[in-house]
Amino acid sequence: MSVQYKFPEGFWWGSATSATQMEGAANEGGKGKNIWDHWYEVEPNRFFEGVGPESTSDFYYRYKEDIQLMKEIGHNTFRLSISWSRLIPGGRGKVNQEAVKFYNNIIDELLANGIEPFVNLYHFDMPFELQEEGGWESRSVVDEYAAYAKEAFRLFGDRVSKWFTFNEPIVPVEGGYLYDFHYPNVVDGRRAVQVAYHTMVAHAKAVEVFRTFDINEGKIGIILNLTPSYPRSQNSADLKASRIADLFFNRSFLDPAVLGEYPEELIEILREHGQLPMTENGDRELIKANTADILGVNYYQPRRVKAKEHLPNPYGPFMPDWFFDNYEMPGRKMNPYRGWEIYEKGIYDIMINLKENYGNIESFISENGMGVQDEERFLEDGEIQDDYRIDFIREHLTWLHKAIQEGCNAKGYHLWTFMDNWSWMNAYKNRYGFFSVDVKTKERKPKKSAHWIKEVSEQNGF
Ligand code: BGP
Repeated sequence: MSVQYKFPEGFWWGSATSATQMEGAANEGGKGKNIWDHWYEVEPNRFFEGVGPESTSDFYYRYKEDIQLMKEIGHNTFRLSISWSRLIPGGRGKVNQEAVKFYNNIIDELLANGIEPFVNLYHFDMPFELQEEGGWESRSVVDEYAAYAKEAFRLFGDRVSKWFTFNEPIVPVEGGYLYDFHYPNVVDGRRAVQVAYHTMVAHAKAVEVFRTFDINEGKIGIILNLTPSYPRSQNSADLKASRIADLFFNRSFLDPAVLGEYPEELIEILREHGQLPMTENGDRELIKANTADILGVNYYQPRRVKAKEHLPNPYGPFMPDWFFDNYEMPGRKMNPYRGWEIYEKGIYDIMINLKENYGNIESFISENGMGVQDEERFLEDGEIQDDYRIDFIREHLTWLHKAIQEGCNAKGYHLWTFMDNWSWMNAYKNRYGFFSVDVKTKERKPKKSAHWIKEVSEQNGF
């Protein structure tokens, strides 16, 4: 087969996942409780079909088999996250030696199979005890996080050289403090701003700590879900609404993480509405001095925006939604099995933006994928025929390839996700994997896309 779209040599092919979503063994191996374990205990009905995070895909017990499968389909990289509450139960203090052993085993097994581990420190999973002390609203939790990061660099930095401080830090802000889909289910823009700000300070502190270690060719960065904001029209009200959505949902992390400072316009909006967060002396310098070496970009869907049609309730809590409405663009292409828009060119627009406005920072697609409900309906001859997923990946890769041709500094592509996994409130509703997982038996089976990606990774293109 001839290769039309060839990727640069050494391109990172792989997939991404997170501790809570794949490890299972939530109450084993000395792991402490995190907010997901707690929330499930108190409100199991908020989870799709009442399924909680206790067992997920059981990677904790099956990692060897899974790493063989990764190797089989041509992965040269794989992203996992460390569970803070597994490594340091309770979030502070003593390290759990069983966890050290577990993560050492995974890292060693990946390396022995020619797969470079990309390690993320925080994927939505605050230790419950620290949440009780205020979670990201509390400044002392920021210091606990930096101490946890230091432990992780010390324990695993001799073998791991790609580190990430956070996955999608805006999501716990949206879920936990604006729109009620993560614990602690607060709806309050003021508190959301504080949480976002402290997360950014925590990021900068972890980067600062990282740089005191001598990690061979080590790089540290952050993973952001960038949702390019497209206005309904070019009229000034729509343009402004779209710009503000971009400030809140992309630039509130992208600018400080990469450029070392918050956008002036964002600060102005917060100031005007009396919503500036509490800061400490030295924060500004800390953020300025500790920008990311590398950026992971999660891209699922764009945001379509129009000017506000109805004025917000002036007595309600401050919300980003005061400034724009979401817009259901007629004729947009939808993923019929998940309800998200599919707009492949978004990936190109993000990359060009990084090139033009963010110093062409080294980046990669750290998540992209197609969730499908009831995917068993595509089962034929014992295998899920996920041609829709192959098309989805191919079309996104085509745009990524074009961006690279135009000089963008994109180094890889990770699918969300390696195997179907448990996903927060959605539990097992949407399936994303190259491999299916039987929820009861935990048996893994390749889907058609697994064979396809193997070929793509081996040829370094398609
Ligand atoms: C991203 C998260 C992942 C994963 C994915 C799919 O935002 O980083 O953790 O959950 O979304 O989400 P869902 O399963 O809700 O479709």
